[in-house]
Amino acid sequence: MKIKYVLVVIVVVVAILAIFALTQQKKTEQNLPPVKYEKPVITAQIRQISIKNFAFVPSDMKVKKGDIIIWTNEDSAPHQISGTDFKSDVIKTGFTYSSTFNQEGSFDYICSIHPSMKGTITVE
Ligand SMILES: [Cu+2]
Repeated sequence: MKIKYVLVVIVVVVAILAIFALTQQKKTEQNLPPVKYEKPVITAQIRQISIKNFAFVPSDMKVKKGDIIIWTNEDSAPHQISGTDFKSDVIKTGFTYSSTFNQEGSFDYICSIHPSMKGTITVE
């Protein structure tokens, strides 16, 4: 009889503690500031320039800061892009070179194998 009574008391105490713990946890969760998830905004674009008939097509290109330019060699001859801040390896037929433009300004470049080939990238 006494053991039964002790058991009942223990069960009641444990139940009270469990309820107390659960309500405390709920309070803590409610006090946390809401978590804000912000989607990153990606505005960079990929721009393409062809190299054909010994010319950059288009030779003048306006891009926005952060844009990526991909040059593709569509000539049978190899070419090599050479600017002040960017320079490719020799680009064989069918191969590409890419560069990201993160600074505003006007950037002239040539083909270092055929220096009469000229182009300009204007970054706004
Ligand atoms: Cu060339």
